[in-house]
Amino acid sequence: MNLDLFDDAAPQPARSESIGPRSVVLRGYALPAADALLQSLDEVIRQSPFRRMETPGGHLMSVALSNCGRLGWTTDRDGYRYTPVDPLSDQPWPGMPPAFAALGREAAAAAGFAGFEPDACLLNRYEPGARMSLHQDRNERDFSAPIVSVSLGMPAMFLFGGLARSDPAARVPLFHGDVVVWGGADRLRFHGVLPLKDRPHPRLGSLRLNLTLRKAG
Ligand code: MD3
Ligand code: FE
Repeated sequence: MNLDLFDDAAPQPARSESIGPRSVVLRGYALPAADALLQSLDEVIRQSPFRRMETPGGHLMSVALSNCGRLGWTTDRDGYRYTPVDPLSDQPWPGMPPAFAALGREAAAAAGFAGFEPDACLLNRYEPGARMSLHQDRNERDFSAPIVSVSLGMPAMFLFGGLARSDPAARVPLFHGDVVVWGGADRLRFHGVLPLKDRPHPRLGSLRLNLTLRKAG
């Protein structure tokens, strides 16, 4: 019996769905690279482990974070910012794995953003119940560069709002291997992730990992 149809590592044509004027979901785009991405991620996490960070308002984020690349995004009581050094180790963040940079560059080009060279990769780890409330990503220096996000593990419901917090938000389900590219007019749209349901993934169990490749500096 041929079970390839049910194997999420089997190559698929990347179906692409437009979710905004300059935003596209590339379904399954990262599946061929998933093993390499997860292996590189393990090495990053050995140097800079996932940790939950405090917001300026004093709340502990439900999502645990780490970073790789020249710059990493952090938050504490003093605010949100990018730093060249991991505050946990006082060492530079782990280097950007070539497999991360290549996927970011290729996905951005497939979405119409040629020449994207990420210098930062924020790693998010969601356990069941973890969520990300509506926010804008505005700590990067140059909003003309897109952001590329890679979803791995359990599915999540992504919220995609408008340029005002009160604008209605569309719901976009994201699955293992999906890649989303946001740029141009969509770069500053509010977005978030609904509390994660526990739908264990065959490879990653009760976890969702999200990589966002950015040009921060
Ligand atoms: C849309 N992460 O880390 S990825 C974040 O799934 C973040 O972990 C979510 O929002 C996650 O900041 C969503 C996608 C994402 C990243 C940046 C965006 C979506 C975006 C910037 C503008 C519009
Ligand atoms: Fe964000």
